[in-house]
Amino acid sequence: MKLYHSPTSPYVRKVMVTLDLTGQLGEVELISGSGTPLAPNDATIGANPLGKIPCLIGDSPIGEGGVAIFDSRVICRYLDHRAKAGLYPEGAALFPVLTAEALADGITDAGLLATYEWRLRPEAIRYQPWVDGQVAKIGRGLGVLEQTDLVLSGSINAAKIAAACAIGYIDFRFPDLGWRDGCPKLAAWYAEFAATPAMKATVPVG
Ligand SMILES: N[C@@H](CCC(=O)N[C@@H](CS)C(=O)NCC(=O)O)C(=O)O
Repeated sequence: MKLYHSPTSPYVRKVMVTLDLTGQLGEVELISGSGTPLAPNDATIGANPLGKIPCLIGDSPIGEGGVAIFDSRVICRYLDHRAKAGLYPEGAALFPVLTAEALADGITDAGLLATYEWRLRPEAIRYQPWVDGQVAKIGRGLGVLEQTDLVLSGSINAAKIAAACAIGYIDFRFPDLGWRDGCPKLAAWYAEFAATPAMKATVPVG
């Protein structure tokens, strides 16, 4: 398999952690795929018309002929299916995990949109209330994860991976947010999860 990758993307990190935890890390070749809407990456666009990473070029049976698989939620579910790892429960228990994964990814989305605002938008046309609205989403989302048992306890699942990568990204881009004060259980859970080898190997830098 081939993975369009960046060391700072929280969505790529979900995939890397999933590859590691499911014993598939050695089966993927990483291809540099970073880009932005203002400076798209041609190689990534060749695989994913949206120009977004992660994008996985799968293998048999899904990817025969090099079919691309995106976005991170689809890739993680594919990798779980491929390894029969059980990161997504069977039956009705699946839906709370998918919803918690979507919530965690939504926190990441809000962090990325706020980051793009100050990194990509010229200063003269930045709109602070819009950034504030994204930061408010992050705060509300973390507040709900603080109450989400399937993240805070129990066996590993896809929502835990997404939550950890979301928090890692928020800490990376918004180190002064102070979210731990209102979310002590989530902070304690994250401290433990962040110390695992799969997380330590993928800490964003840059
Ligand atoms: N929903 C997507 C989001 C992926 C995403 O936005 N990736 C960013 C990097 S962190 C990207 O490639 N941005 C480039 C662009 O928007 O053109 C996922 O879960 O994979």
